[in-house]
Amino acid sequence: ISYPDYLRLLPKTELHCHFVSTMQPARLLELADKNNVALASRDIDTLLDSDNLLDFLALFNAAHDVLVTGDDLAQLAYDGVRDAVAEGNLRYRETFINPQNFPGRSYADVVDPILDGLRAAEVDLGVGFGLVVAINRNLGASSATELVQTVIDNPRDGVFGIGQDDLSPDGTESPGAWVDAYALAGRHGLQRTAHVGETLAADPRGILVALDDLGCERIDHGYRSVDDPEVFARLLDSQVPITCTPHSTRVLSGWQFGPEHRIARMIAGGLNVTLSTDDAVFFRTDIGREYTDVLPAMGFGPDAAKQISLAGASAAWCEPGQRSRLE
Ligand code: ES4
Ligand code: ZN
Repeated sequence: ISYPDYLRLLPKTELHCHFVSTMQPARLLELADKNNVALASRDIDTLLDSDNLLDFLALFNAAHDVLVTGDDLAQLAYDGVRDAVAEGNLRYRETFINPQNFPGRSYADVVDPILDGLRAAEVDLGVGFGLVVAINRNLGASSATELVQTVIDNPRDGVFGIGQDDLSPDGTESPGAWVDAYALAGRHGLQRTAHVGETLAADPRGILVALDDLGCERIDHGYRSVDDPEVFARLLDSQVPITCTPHSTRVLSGWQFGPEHRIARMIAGGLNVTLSTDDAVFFRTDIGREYTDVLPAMGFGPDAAKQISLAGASAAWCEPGQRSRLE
C-alpha cells in the first residue's frame, strides 16, 4: 500500500470541526433559496474565496442563517458525516455547535435535530459522535454563562462539553473573559476546551489562561506555543491534547505546509497533536486531506501518522469503552 493510500485509509478521529462548515456549497445555495435567505454572492467560488478572517466569519454566519428547520439541521448532520467517511475514513467526530448563532430558537430546537442526524449516521455508517457547545466570543460573558446554564438545564446524551470560538475582527482572543462560564461548566462535569493561540494576533499566554484559569482538558489550535518556550514546555509536560487544523492555518494565516510549520514543530517537539478540518468545506479541505496533503509535506512518515490518529482516539470525550473501539 502506498503512503498516500495509507494516509487516506487510516481510521480517523476528528475533534475540531464546526457544524455549519460541513455544509457543501451547493447545499448552501439550495437552503438559501428554500428559506429565502440573501447571500453575499450566488457564485460558489466567490463565496468560498475567504482568505481573511472577516470574509470567513461572514460566510460562517450566513451558513447559520440558511439552516431554518429541524430537518435542515438533521440532514446537514447526517450528510456531513457521510461526506467525511467517503473522503478520509472518519470513524468518530466531535462537532462544535454555536447555539447563540441561531437567535430566536431554543437550545433544544437546535441541538436535538442535530443529535438525531448524528445518531442516524452512527447507525448507518458506524461513526461515533459527540457535540461540544461553543461560546461565540463576540457576544460577551453573561450570554456565555447563560448558555452554559442552559446546557446544564437540558442534559443530552452526546453533549460532552463546552468550547469557545470566533475571533474578534482584530484577531485577538481574550479567553479569560469566560472564566465564570467555564467554572460553572466544570462544576457540572462538562469537559472544556478553547480556541487559543491560533494566529499571530493571539497572545501565546492565552494557552496558559485556558489551562490554568479555565481548566481546559483540551486545547484547540495552540500554534503560538511554538513562540513561547514556557508555554511549549507546559504543553509537553502535561501532554494535554491539542486539536490542530492545517488547512485552516493556510487560509487564515498563510502558513504553508513544510517542516517549519508550527504544527510540524509541535509534532516533532513531542506535543500531543491531533488533526482536524476546522471548517472543512469553507477551507476546501476534508479529513483525508488533513493527513495526505499535510504530513508528507511536513516530513512525517507512517509511524507519526498512526500516532497522530491514535492521539485523536485517546483524546475523545466519549465513554472509555467507545474510545478503545477507535484504536
Ligand atoms: C473559528 Cl476562531 C476560528 N478560527 C477558525 N475557524 C473558526 N470557525 C469558527 N471559529
Ligand atoms: Zn475552530
